[in-house]
Amino acid sequence: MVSLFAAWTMLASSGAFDSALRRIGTKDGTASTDGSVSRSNLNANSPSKEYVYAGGRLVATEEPTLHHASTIGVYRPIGTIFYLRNTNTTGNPDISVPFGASGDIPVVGDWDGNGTVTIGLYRPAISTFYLRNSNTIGSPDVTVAFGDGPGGDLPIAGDWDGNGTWTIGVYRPSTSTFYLRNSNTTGFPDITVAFGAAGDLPIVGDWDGNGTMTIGVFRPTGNLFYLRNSNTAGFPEVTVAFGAAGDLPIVGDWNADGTWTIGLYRPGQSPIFYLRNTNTTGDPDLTIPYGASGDKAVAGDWDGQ
Ligand SMILES: [Ca+2]
Ligand SMILES: [Ca+2]
Ligand SMILES: [Ca+2]
Ligand SMILES: [Ca+2]
Repeated sequence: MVSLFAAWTMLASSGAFDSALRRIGTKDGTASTDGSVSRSNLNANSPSKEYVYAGGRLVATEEPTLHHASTIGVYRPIGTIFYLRNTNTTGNPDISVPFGASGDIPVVGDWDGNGTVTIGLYRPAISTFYLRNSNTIGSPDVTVAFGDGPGGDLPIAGDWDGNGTWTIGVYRPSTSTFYLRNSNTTGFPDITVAFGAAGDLPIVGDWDGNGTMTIGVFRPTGNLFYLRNSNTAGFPEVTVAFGAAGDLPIVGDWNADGTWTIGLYRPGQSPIFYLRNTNTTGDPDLTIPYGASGDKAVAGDWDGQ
């Protein structure tokens, strides 16, 4: 990084704008030869550092914004198998991984902060999370007791503190309260937030794209999503109606722009994902038949690409 900058400075001072741009341009080669490069014509998913110019002068360097699309998957309780897909399209699973035992609830996340979302389970009977750092068969990499499974707590996971690592949490329907922890270790919650009402289902995501994942709920009555941009008590910043009775919520960054948006999983004999790229009312941007009767929907960047 320093050497690239030094190389640029040296070349720039010798007037070699074009060769410098070719050397440090993105892999897409979108740098124009007149010395002007704007952020908008750089690929947001390029691993290259971004260089911002004005009038042929380097005015800023920005760390690349690496966002990867969340893609669909299901957990099949019969056989306890995750079936994950690397694109938001209909097709056979790209990844099939047996994990867990009967009665487990799926919960996925980037437990090690490497950019790839991997499988996990919550075993309510003993209030224990079992997390794995790869989407492969094997023993859990992390086992942690948290919450009150027998009391009905539902597992969630997210990057509450924005440090890149996803950690555990539970939503307690009986009191409509989130309990979030900033490490995947046993201990008291770091954050306790009351949000929602009886019957609501928890959802969590980065609704405003600032790098921190925050709370939300889905209210089956009226098919309403209530989203909040901080893990604090208060009114939802966003309220969106989407879907039809019987739909279940699924959220993710479907278009890889860094902002998480709503989605639905319509169960049945031939389940269908309905995904939307904005947190607004409207028709689905993506409609994807996937899964089988009894499956539970999950979403994540399974392959880190
Ligand atoms: Ca990971
Ligand atoms: Ca974190
Ligand atoms: Ca956020
Ligand atoms: Ca998005």
